[in-house]
Amino acid sequence: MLLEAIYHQPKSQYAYAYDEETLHIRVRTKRNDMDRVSVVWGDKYDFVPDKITTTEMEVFAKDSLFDYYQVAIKPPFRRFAYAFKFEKGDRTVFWNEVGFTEDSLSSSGVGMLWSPSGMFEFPFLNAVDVHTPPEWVKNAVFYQIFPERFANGDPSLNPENTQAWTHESVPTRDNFFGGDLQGVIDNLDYLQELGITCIYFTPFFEAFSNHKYDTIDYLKVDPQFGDNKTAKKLVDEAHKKGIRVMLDAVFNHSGYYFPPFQDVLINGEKSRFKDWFHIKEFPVSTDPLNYDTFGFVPEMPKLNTENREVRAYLLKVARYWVEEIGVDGWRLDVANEVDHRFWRDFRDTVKAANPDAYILGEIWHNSMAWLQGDQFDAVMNYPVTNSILDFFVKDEIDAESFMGRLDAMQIAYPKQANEVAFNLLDSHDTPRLLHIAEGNKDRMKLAALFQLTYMGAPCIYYGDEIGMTGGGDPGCRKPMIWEEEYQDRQLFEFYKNIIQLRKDHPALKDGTFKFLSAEKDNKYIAFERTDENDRFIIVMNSGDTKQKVEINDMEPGKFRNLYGTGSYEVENRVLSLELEPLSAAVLKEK
Ligand code: ARE
Repeated sequence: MLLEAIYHQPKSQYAYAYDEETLHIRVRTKRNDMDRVSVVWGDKYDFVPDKITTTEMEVFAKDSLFDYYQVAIKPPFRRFAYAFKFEKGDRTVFWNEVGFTEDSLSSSGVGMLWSPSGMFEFPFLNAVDVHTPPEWVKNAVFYQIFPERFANGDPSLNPENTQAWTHESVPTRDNFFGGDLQGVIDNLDYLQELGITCIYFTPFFEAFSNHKYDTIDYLKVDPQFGDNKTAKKLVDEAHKKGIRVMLDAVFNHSGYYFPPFQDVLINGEKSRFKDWFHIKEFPVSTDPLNYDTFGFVPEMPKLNTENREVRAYLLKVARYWVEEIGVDGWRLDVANEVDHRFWRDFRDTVKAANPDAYILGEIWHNSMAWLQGDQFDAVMNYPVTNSILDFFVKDEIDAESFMGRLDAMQIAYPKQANEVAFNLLDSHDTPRLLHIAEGNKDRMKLAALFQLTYMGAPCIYYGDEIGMTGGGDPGCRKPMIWEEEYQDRQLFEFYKNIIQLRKDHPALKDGTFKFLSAEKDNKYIAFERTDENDRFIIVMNSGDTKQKVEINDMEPGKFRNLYGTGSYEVENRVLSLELEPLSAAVLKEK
């Protein structure tokens, strides 16, 4: 037993309330080290030997170094005092806040070690503190739209120098193509046919640039895109088709032409808005830059969200679009650079307007500090994005490290945050999926199939479904190709089918997830998704050669392939199948 490898932290992603009555307790051990791991628990106000329970834990995630055990427990009085019990061969070791011991509760003279004050503790499960993301997100399939580039429904709004919209149009940092909100309304049927249930819009508020991350007026649709009435119409029409709408909140910074910043430029220290930003000295200058900005971008002065007026203004904005226009969620730009206190107020405000609104932070790194129930429902899951790309698309990692990286995200957050994590494969900030795949559509399809059969909410970047290409910003922001002869209609059918597959089978959305095979140096994986009704075994070969796959220790069962043809049966506890290069089987138990 390697005690040094053992890790647990009370009141963290290792011990949290999953719902109003259930706690999840997790502990880390060295990989394949223990025969059995249990949690030994009781009530701190009644901590006597015959009222102590021992509950066995199960490995729910693993990587090359560690096993992660988890158990769900409903403590009758919502209080929970606990220790861990590790068993290997004939050795048993207990661990609590005091330390490790081989003395059990029934040994005499154990003193402090087995008193409630020595235990790890979850003091009380208060319902109001439970991280509770909206249920609908588990069933959602998102589609990301960059408004300037999706469709031009009202040419009368075209900005000056609008470029021609063709399949060959080349986006630059500052050209315009005339996309607008009417264009989206006109194409809701297209999205409905694809199976989309929520649109994520990058910003459409009045701003100077084509990407609109430099806001001038947060309460107004950019005139290039329509007006607030068009936005309302868009939300209403989308809702009628079962499609929700999420907007982009750019609250870390405003734009250079945001009137309060202009006032500071003009009036300097005398401006009544001087504390709305982080100005280091007056007069304000862009060269040298003497105020805080997003990155080093002078056009994006950082807002002082500690200022009461700024907070009140931004919270008014947050409320307005939810309450008056009816949007269903906010994606928060540069979310990790804005203070936590602001986000707590933001959550209270948005959830008061619509308890079902989805609050999604744009954070590319570990985000546990924002996922404890008082700030975001979930984050854009870039660590998962990168793992999927590295395994299926770039062919850079083996199955074991793919599993390790995905499972690391399972242990990184409470389960409910992973259930609604925003799983994207590309975006307006990254090269397109097909570009990364160097045009290899088989690799692209494997990545998308994994995305659509994994837990979390998948998001498709506009145009990926018809085979659009493009490198990093601005290459990934080409106008949507609408000429059918330049669309890959087979790819569209593929996306439509895998979205439908996910919709038809709840187990693929929020069933349990478990790797069955992910070995070192292998290029194939197998995983299981189950719920009370269904059991799926999904096997994917990201290698360039044909692969014979054997999954051992299987319960008896017969399976039908829903992603191809054929039936399979477990024989002598082994499920065998052969997979062509870059192919997959989605096996559903009959
Ligand atoms: C423009 C040009 C770029 C140029 C840049 C700097 O297009 O080519 O490099 O200016 O001059 C928006 C526009 C961009 C624009 C940018 C600045 O969409 O086109 O770039 O404004 O004017 C980090 C942040 C993350 C941020 C990314 C971009 O943490 O929040 O950088 N993403 C949001 C939006 C962007 C948006 C902004 C922020 C600004 O999604 O679209 O840009 O409002 C690593 C790091 C991450 C880093 C990530 C990407 O993984 O760990 O922290 O994200 O790379 O760089």
